[in-house]
Amino acid sequence: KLKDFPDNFLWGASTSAYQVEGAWNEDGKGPSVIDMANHTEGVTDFKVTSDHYHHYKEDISLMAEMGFKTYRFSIAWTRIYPAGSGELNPKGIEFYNNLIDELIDKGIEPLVTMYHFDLPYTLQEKGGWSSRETVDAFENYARTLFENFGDRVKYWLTINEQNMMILHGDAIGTVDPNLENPKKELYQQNHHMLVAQAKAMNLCHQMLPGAKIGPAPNIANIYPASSSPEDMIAADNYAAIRNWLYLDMAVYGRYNTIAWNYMEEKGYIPVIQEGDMEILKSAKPDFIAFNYYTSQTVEASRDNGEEAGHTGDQQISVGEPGVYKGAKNPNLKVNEFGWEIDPAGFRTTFRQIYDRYQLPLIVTENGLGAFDKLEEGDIINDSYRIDYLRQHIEQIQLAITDGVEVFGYCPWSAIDLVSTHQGSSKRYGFIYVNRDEFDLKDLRRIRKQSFYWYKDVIATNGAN
Ligand code: BGP
Repeated sequence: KLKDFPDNFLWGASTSAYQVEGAWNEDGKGPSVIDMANHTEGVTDFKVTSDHYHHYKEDISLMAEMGFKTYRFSIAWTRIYPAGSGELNPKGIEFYNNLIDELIDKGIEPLVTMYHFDLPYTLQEKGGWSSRETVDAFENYARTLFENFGDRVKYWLTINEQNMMILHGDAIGTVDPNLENPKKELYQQNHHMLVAQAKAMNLCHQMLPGAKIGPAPNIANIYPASSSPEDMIAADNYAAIRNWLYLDMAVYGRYNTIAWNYMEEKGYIPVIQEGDMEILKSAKPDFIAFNYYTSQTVEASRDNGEEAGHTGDQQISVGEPGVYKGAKNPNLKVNEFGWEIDPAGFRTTFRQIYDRYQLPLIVTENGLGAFDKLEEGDIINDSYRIDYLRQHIEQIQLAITDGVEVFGYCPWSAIDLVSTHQGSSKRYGFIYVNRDEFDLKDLRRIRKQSFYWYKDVIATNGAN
């Protein structure tokens, strides 16, 4: 018999600052690595996006209309500290104060990501995550967030998808691809981010005894492409490198053995300063948040040559000679962007994470990117999105029935926003924002079919 979703289950949805706010250089905001990056041809920049910065009241009232219990958003580090550290920008504090107050006023629990890809550009120029200075800057930024918003924010997320930033370093642009060994540099950055995260978790617990904090990686279960033992080892290796490295560190403060061996073999071992391992061990998350869009299938890397893994992981190539190689999963359908759709893999992912760590889980991203069509009479019939979300919600309920402790679900995204690599025509929201890739039109908000459907899901606590 299926178990019900718990009472007080945190139904909501997610966004991130650079993808939704716009106002990229207003009210004292400094530039981030995202603002300074070259954008893919034919794809818009992040200057205006959905202009949530100026529409936040209207947007929150639509979220309240859907019945949101929580809203996961990120704070732009460069609004608080335009140069990453040093001078504080009071206008930035003011904006998030207003946003948080508005949420609380509408009965919506704020769920705050401290850092979602948008590293301050000034820090990047000084070495970014390759430099210890960024660890200090993050700790200082974290303190400022806890001081200013900790009286109202109970749930904190440290770093969004740190694993994706490391696995696909070219994607966010924190590492120079022309370096002799960019991957080694990425694992150094990884170590620094892990230390920064541990410090932020400790600080949160010291400063805000009632608050809860956790990491927010992208976790996906990994299938072997066949039942051959070599493929199974490849899948296991990839799971360690992609998933467990990050969560083992966040929860237990130790490097995952398989991932460590891989790093050693490839020459990626980072410099570890005295005291780092103690800091890492001392910090404990209160929960694990994770993002899930798709699963990943890998096979053994058989020819050991210059083969690039070809498919998967949110369209970014997967593979490392001699270790694993991305493969298509013939059992799964794909979305318009080629991402494999795997609701059952969602349940498996819950079970795996809970089995390893026994911490409460919350989903901070899950969703379907699609080219929505605005029809006569302001209708957007996104039945494909409803199907995707319904199937994934069913799997959460199965995971809950399996005994997994799940306390919230925040699909991506609350409102249409600009995709990290594929622009504004790739939409995820329950709320349509009227703009084209390069034509801002009137940025009007329009309720999609999925808006009404999700409202019902929330009203019935998951019976959809
Ligand atoms: C996750 C990111 C989000 C968002 C999402 C969808 O990896 O945390 O910021 O972008 O993926 O991806 P995309 O925008 O590429 O469709």
